[in-house]
Amino acid sequence: MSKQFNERLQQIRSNYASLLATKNEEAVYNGLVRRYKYPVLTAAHVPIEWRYDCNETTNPFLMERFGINAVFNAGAMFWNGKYILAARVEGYDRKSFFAIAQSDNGIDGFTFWDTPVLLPETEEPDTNVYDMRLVQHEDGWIYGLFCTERRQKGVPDADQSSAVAQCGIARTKDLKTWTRLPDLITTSNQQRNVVLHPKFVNGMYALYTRPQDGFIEAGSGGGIAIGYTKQMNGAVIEEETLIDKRVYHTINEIKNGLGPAPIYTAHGWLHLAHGVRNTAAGLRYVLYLFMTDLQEIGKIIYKPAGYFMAPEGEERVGDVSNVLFSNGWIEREDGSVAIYYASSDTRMHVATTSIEQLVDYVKNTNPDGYTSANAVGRVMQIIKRNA
Ligand code: M1P
Repeated sequence: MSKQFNERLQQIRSNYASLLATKNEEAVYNGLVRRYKYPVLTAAHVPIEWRYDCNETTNPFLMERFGINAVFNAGAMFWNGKYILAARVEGYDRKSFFAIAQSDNGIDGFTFWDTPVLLPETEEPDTNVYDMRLVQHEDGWIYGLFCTERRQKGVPDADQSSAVAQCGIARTKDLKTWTRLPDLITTSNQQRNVVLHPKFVNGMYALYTRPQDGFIEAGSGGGIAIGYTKQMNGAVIEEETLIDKRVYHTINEIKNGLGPAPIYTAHGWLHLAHGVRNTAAGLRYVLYLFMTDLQEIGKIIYKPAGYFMAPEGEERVGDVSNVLFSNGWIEREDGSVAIYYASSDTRMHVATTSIEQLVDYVKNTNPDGYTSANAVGRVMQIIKRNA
């Protein structure tokens, strides 16, 4: 090995080792969530061996043979004593795939397993897969529900961007060997952000869906819906019922979508979702919370106005700027919660809070009043209480 090649390799390895050894630090706390100083996963966390051919004969300049553009939108679960993230890893080629990273404390030290997830395909290959929700279902399987995107059939050659998104389904017992099941069938043209409820509901699997007319535009797709299927192997939802619709002049007037699977609390099921509105600078994605009834899991009982978390500081900038997106959170035994969220389709962060705080927030924050006058009314209530 030449001196030059060896020095460059050692430098790459040493930078990588210090990145993985970086301890995270608590940063901004607003009484509800605590943000952390460093992202927990970035493109630079992807193993050197996935990106570089480290053989001087075949890669004399030690350049990346497979560039990683971003690591974001990770599903999450606590499994075998580790915090697990099923990250969306996107190459320079714009294709995403899934890769598992684990950490001992959920705050730092996330390290990718040796290889990406080897996800089997259906008879109709996926062009792109992304945004996996990991759910340990009471049937004993760990499910990964994700978006599978394929080129729209029948469009002219001149149209190279029309796509169809649907919900892909895979399941596993060990997060290593995955069985691919047929894609979810619904009546919607487009389906993203589909989330499996962790419990059987009247003997059926319950799924939160997000029907849309177009790949980007919701069209007549009104928001987050719920539907039921008898089985996951050949899952069919015949009827989707809207539970959280898009509303004019709110954070989700353009579209919304559920994030991770809901968390059980004694007060109801806690849900984390994203809402999208349009601005002169493009779409703005923020996170919001709501709670559904314990028995009627599709009935919203609390929904605070506005957002729970919005992009701040460097989170605002990335491949798709002004976006927060979350499809993973982990409840710890002590009642604390680690929320894994991506900023601007570029990197993964963690924020921590507790079930107690989240429940307080959803129950005691006013719902949207839909007008400026009602907003002033809410401020006046607080002022009077403080008087
Ligand atoms: O670019 C922002 C997000 O856009 C899509 O989310 P939604 O389907 O709600 O519009 C997804 O492509 C998501 O991955 C991405 O983060």
